[in-house]
Amino acid sequence: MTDFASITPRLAEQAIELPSWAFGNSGTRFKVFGTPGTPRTPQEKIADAAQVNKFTALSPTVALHIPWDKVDDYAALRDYAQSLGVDLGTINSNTFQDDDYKFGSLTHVDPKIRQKAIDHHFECIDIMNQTGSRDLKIWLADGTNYPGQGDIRGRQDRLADSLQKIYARIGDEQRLVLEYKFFEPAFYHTDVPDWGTSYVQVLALGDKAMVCLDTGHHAPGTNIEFIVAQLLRLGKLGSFDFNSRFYADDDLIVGAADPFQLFRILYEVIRGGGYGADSGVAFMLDQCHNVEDKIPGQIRSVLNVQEMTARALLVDGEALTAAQDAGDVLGANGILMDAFYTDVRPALAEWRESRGLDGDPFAAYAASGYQAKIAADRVGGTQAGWGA
Ligand code: AOS
Ligand code: ZN
Ligand code: ZN
Repeated sequence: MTDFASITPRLAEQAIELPSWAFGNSGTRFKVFGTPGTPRTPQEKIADAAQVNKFTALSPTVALHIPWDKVDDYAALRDYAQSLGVDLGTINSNTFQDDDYKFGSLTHVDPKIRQKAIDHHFECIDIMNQTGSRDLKIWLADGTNYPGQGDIRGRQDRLADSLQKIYARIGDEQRLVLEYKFFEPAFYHTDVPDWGTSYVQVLALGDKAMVCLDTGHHAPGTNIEFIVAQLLRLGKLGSFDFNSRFYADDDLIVGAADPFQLFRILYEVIRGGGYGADSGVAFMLDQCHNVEDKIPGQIRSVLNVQEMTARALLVDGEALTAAQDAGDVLGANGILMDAFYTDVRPALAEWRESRGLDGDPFAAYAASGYQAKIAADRVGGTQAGWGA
């Protein structure tokens, strides 16, 4: 197996973008539990995200969701973020919370509603120009609930047309990433249900359009690492929304439900050249912390990604190829499993300390007093929720 010291330069390249909405209250359709200290403004969400980076040095950027994170002055918001040691990242559009979009947004039969959705994306691109963001991330709730409800082929054509108009405004240094999801909120058909649909749509747009893979957006049992390998082969894997799930789109802490799956995904990312600053593949989280504290929840998440990345980097690639080529089924499997079963936590703690960080970021945050401070300070106003 590769030794830990040799992988630290690669670990130092790791950057995992945090979603602003992870710091707001979220829940299910049954109940949203509020917590003391929950941010009330985009600035407070960014301040909380900066804490995650302060203790882990793993999360230098924060993704915004528009209009949830709407402000008057985005340049000032960026300055504020930078003053806390982070930067603004991906801009997420939102065409799923407006009555006009009941029957679709970019796919809607009514050209006026389609144009409204396109205009929202133009506004997002204007914001990206002020925040310096590279990626516009589009996830659509568009779909139908009953067979026959919509013309699924016509909707696909209208989607292509709408995306074309948005793409035409994407700047030279910017990208459009299209996220797929197999169901929810639509239950019969979704207009961008799978990587194949996202791929054909972005392929028709051009080089600055890529696929976003949310790990919670597949049918149970789907081999996600195969999709990763395929999209990397095709040069179209733009970004990840990392999370984990037991049943559907649960948005739980990444690596919580199935650490082995996360390891397998990260192994294929590294194997396919999708890891590191120059790879063009953005690592983001897309999670909601319904019952756990949000900042520790995000700290745990980025540490889980770091731990599984370290294990994946430890795989002895040469020995694995030799075993594969020799048809050594169990030998090859054993090489992969040796790396997966390696407990990298002590080595990572030591490495963090050598970089001036606390070896245990989770405990260091708990001891910092920040949680009590925000609980005391943030009284009055309305706590941000998923959607505000
Ligand atoms: C929705 O299921 C998607 O994962 C999107 O990425 C969405 O924009 C995000 O979850 C915030 O709601
Ligand atoms: Zn997502
Ligand atoms: Zn999702």
